[in-house]
Amino acid sequence: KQLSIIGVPMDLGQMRRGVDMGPSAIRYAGVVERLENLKYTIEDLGDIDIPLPNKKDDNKLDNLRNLNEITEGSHRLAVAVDEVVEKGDFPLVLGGDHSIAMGTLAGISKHYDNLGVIWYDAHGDLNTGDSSPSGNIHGMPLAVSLGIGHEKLTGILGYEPKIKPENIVIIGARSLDEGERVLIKEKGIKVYSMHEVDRMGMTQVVQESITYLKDHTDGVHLSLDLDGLDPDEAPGVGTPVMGGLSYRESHLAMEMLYQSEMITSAEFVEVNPILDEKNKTANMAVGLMGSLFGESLK
Ligand code: DIR
Ligand code: MN
Ligand code: MN
Ligand code: MN
Repeated sequence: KQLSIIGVPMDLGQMRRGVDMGPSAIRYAGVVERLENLKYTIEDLGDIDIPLPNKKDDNKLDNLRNLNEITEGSHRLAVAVDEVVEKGDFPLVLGGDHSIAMGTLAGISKHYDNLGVIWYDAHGDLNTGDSSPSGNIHGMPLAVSLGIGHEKLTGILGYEPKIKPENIVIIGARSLDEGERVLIKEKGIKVYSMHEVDRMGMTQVVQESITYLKDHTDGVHLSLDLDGLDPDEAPGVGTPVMGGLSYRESHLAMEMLYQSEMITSAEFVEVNPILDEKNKTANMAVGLMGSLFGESLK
């Protein structure tokens, strides 16, 4: 089976420049070499073309900064991901800010009846233009994928919703806005915040997540925001939140997901080499991918 890598140099979903260089930083950290000799053949499909921000437009209409450019970029990504899944290959998407998840999920979910999603993140990414304190679309992709938000975004590839609330598990949350908390309650979304990780340990969190999703999904996408990790260990992110998941917990989670054989697509996002220390965060991402795709000492 083939694993197809798609880079998405997207930085329009938030305010810190440099996250568009995430795919380069991850390639420089050796992603292709690291994943060779595991269970897939690797093909790097290169980067999606992302529009420049249009300064002439009112680019913050409806509290949605760069809406049109992000819609266009997401559509291009969705078409590319759709093609990979159509061929029966495994899509591995490299960000870029987390707004790209809207395009990734649009390309994947049409191939499944009940796509599951593991959202590994300090944040819920469940805002809309109405609830967002920032107007940054990278804080909205999970809501958009539920069909909640601006129709230009929810309608990417012409169908919605992409996912159902009962098919989502959020792991690592420690910064949720008011509107996001309301949505989590209302929709009954499963959240393992840092509180649960501390209390139960990562083993039980991942074990429960696997059991929960295996029951009613026919594929599972892993969307891993590097800010889910602790910023001491992954400093190259635009919105760091202290008290995050450790390197060890994250490797354990990836190894357990590998052993579960349930992950059918993945993306690693928010790597910003300009804010990083000697490419530490991209190296972290590549190490986690190694575990997710079956590296082992045995
Ligand atoms: C915040 C930050 N909740 C917002 N979100 C981030 O702007 O909506 N998501 N950083 O990854
Ligand atoms: Mn995120
Ligand atoms: Mn579907
Ligand atoms: Mn985040």
